Amino acid sequence: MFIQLFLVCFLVFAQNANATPVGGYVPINDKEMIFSYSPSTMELQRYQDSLYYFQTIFKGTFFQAMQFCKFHGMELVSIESKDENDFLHEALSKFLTAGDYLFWSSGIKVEPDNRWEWMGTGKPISYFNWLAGQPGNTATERYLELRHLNANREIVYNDQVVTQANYAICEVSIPKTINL
Ligand SMILES: [Ca+2]
Repeated sequence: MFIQLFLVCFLVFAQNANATPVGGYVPINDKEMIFSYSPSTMELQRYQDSLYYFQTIFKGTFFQAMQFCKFHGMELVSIESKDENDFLHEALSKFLTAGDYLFWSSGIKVEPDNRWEWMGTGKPISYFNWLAGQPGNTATERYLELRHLNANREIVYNDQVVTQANYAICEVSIPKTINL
């Protein structure tokens, strides 16, 4: 089914090559738009109904990382299970050269009760995989950093300050059409 969706997406995109994209959406006709990617040549990883982009070109603050993903019609990643964590670790291991890499996710700690939420989905974080000794729980460490460490076989979490300069993992659901 997903393959069919992709084919539809690409066929539609090809037919509308001259159409002007609007906020990540490309017009199909005067009633429908289909979600597309900018640029379409980005190398995306797939797990279930999500696509991911590993941004390792520059390091930025949490909000710079968020801005980068949104510019490309994506969100900062939300990891909703151990399986998704395992997939991302394996995909990153193939993508990266040896070393330790720090990425922003969409996780934030929200007032007033300091619950962790995924901004990418708006849902509470239900699966945590904290780095040993974390979270530090200081007043300013309210943003969820993902660490892909040489020594670990999974991605581990750290609560981090907003100004930390990190890479980013972006995520988007499989393309879908919307009715206008
Ligand atoms: Ca911390």
